[in-house]
Amino acid sequence: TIPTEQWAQVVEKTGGPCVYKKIPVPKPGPDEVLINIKYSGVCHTDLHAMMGDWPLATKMPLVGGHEGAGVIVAVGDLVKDLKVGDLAGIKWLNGSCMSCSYCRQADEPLCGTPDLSGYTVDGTFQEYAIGKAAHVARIPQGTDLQAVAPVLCAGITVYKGLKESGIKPGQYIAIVGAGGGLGSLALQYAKAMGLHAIAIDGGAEKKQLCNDAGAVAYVDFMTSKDLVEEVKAATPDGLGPHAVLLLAVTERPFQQATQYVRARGTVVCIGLPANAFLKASVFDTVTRMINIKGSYVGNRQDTAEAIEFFSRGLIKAPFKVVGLSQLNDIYKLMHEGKIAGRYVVDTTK
Ligand code: 8ID
Ligand code: ZN
Ligand code: ZN
Repeated sequence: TIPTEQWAQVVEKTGGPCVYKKIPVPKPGPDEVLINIKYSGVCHTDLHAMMGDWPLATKMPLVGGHEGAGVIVAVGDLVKDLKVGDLAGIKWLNGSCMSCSYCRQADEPLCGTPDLSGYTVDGTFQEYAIGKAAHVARIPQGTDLQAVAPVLCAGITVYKGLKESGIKPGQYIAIVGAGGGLGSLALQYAKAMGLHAIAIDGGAEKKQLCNDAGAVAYVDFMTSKDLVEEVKAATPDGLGPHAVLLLAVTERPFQQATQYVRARGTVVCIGLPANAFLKASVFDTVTRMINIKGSYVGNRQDTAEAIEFFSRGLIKAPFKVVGLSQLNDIYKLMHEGKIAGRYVVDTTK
């Protein structure tokens, strides 16, 4: 039986903090499902949302979270391909119009009227959350829900970013922010896709994580004397990586990447630091034929593929599980850049 009340972490004003309290359990509409969220990953986007970092308003009050894995407990009348008891996940793109030119071509992250979990609609930092059936991630029975939770945003996003970079097996990818949540997943997908990863992050704990994940080199942005030269030197011919995934939450690395990427290489912007701008030499961008682009989550097919890599045992990123009630503590560590890998919250605690 579905309770009428549940525990949730609620942002009551921009700037935070979250308030752990009881709120009503929502009811799904005809094209929606209600998911008993067991575990939810904590993405840096959730902190950006609480702090009002971006030029896009959130709903308020707001239940954050968009890496929620759980069990379907109710389905709307129009939902035919999901049933009570199925495992499912709620990701950032909770819903889209399905009829604009982007949606028609499965570019639904670009839809002009999206429902964004934990941003424009309530997300997964609650025991029961609503997902639009069309967009809910299908998770195979028997899946470890703690471990799959970070795949639902971090995994999908970096998998899509790697595809958008156009990189091929055997080539070198620089992963900036490699020891963080998206970065630790990116190292796993890169390895599974036959890429050589150059990890860039700060400190010994993140170095350990990156080395354990099989990175061919670790460049420490906090201590490196010449980061651009060090990254280039990590490729056998010294010409630099074929592509760069920018996952950091500060502006500086966005200015550096075009300097160390190989000629004809691609810089993919994914991290979303507040008030940040790209800056690159026009002369170098032209004469070295550099591509600079953005990549934003993934569509339903990317979601299915990212989960399939996980289900095949290829994605083993480190994570720590704590109670949902501890969310403010996680945000503090995240703000300080002290989290290696991902935190996952257990909604029952
Ligand atoms: O679809 C998208 N584009 C998308 C999807 C999901 C998340 C974008 N994001 C965005 C988030 O909103 C956030 O801005 O990606 C960014 C990274 O999210 P995250 O991985 O959840 O954050 P984290 O765990 O805090 O990791 C960030 C890492 O960057 C490192 C930190 O040490 C940390 O490990 N870092 C920083 I800050 N500055 C760095 C630098 N100069 C750096 N690493 C290398 N060089
Ligand atoms: Zn996210
Ligand atoms: Zn649309």
